[in-house]
Amino acid sequence: MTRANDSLDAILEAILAAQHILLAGHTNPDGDAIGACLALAGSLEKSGRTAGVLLESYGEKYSLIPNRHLLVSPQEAEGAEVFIALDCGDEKRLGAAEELFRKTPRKINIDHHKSNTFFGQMNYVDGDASSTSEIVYRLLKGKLPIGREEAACLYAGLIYDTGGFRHSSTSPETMRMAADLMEMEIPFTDIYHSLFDSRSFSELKIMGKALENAELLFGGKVVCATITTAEIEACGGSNKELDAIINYLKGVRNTEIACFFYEKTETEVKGSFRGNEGYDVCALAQKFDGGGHVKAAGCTISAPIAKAKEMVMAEIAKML
Ligand SMILES: [Mn+2]
Repeated sequence: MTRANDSLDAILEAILAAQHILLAGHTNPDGDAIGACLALAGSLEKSGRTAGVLLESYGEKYSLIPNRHLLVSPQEAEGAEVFIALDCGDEKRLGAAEELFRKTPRKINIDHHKSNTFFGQMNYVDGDASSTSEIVYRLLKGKLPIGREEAACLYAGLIYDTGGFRHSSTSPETMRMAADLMEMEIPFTDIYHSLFDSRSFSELKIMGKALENAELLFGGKVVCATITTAEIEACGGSNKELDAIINYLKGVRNTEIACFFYEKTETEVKGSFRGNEGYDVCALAQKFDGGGHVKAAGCTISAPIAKAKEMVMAEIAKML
């Protein structure tokens, strides 16, 4: 079912009619969720509004994304007139912020996940946009102030979700936006290095453990790795240091689908999926109440890790 978008102009008008605005990205926020939130909030602050951003704590590699002073705690977030959900395919993705979203009088949903449920009162979903940051740039460009800080936020979101302009979601518009942002003298090499080429020692060890656990299934068509909480702890790290693993799995030649599973708790498992052309891993994730993009998606499964993997493999068997 396709639902109609509100126009970005109408959304901007609704936002600017408010004085106190709250923004949030998805649980376990990534570069795009963080960049989109902190860019839009910064621009709203420069427009004389009170803007607060609700995000779960995030890894150190994102710490150079500017405008962190706009992060608020749920206690400080009361009383907003407008709530903007960014980079969230559905309300559940807001995590603990979902309740505040429900309570806020005006609810706006801006996102680029094809599986988006249009859960806002106003919605703008472009499944072809490289990132939510790219949509935020369209919203702001020529309308609201974009300072060097906001430009750096948007650039971080843009490169994160395109894997450094590698994914097929990268468009000429993406590159034009990147060029516009580079002209604002942002530290683009530092941002790139921090997001893609720097990691803690524990993350390195966790990566090694996960890759050691990797196996080929279905005659080599599927590559799959798991990591348990005990293994993560033995490396001295946390489950905030797992983002890069799926990209290494995806790179295994001659595989069609890559899967990575980790324990959130003993009975709750997060699955991440990547698929080649012709393999819709968003549909796979949706079988388990998850979602995402056709080539990159994820879900949370209430089962022990071995069982969760088995359930997903049973669905993959049908896809091959
Ligand atoms: Mn995104």
